[in-house]
Amino acid sequence: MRQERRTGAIAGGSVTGGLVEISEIENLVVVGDLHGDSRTLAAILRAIDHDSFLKNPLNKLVFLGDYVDRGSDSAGVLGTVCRLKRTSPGSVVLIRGNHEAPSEFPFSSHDLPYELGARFPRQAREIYGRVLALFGQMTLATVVGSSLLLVHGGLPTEPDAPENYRARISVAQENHIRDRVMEELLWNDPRTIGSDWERSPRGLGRHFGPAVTERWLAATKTRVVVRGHEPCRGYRIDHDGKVLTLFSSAEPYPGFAAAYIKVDKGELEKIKNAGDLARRTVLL
Ligand SMILES: [Mn+2]
Repeated sequence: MRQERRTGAIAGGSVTGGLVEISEIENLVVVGDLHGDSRTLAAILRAIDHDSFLKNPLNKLVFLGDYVDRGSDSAGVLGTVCRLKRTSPGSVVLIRGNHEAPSEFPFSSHDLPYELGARFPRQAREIYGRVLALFGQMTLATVVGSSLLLVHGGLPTEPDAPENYRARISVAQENHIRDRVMEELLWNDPRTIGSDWERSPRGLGRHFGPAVTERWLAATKTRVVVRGHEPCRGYRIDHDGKVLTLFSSAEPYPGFAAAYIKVDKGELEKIKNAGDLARRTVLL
């Protein structure tokens, strides 16, 4: 990921700081929050036949973040996504979730350090230090053609951010300590409100309204926002079909359901709203 930032390139697209923009694509798979559920991750990889899928660098496997915490195998999920990124760097995009930002935004449900301590008692501190460095390299937002804008939490409400999104997201990646845009990408939730934003009960991030979504879609020339961050039964649609929430964790969330999105180039070009994308969502 450091190398991609240095060269500014990924197969079929460009990398600017924390922003990945894919212009040439053949197939896209999107995975939402995993939260330490390595069995669901393995089931998704089997279902997409990942060995052959990842051989084509124009196929993209995008993770929406929140790899760790809550489930029983955060280390297993991290190990797998790192292996995928290392063996198929051009086809794998790792977006950063709020659970991958503990040093900037401390919060209470971050149990990864305890899991590492229990499983790797002698190396836990060293491993965790390297994991934090990995989190700092993760992508903040991904634009897929003129179709999709992918983030973990939601869209920043800063009025000038959409039109300057390339510069703003790359700055957020560089000075991320307490950067508002960074915080909101990782923590925001879409709500049907008349204003641009309201306070979030999460304590970090904000609720953002439909007008903010419209502005970001116009600026990035995309049609649907895909994000994770909230448990649901596979997916949920907000903001009049402009936002799709995807959820891919089962083990720590009985009562919800895990899903992933699989879509090819032709289908991507035809997607007009979140409903079209929901029809390409596979429930596990
Ligand atoms: Mn989250």
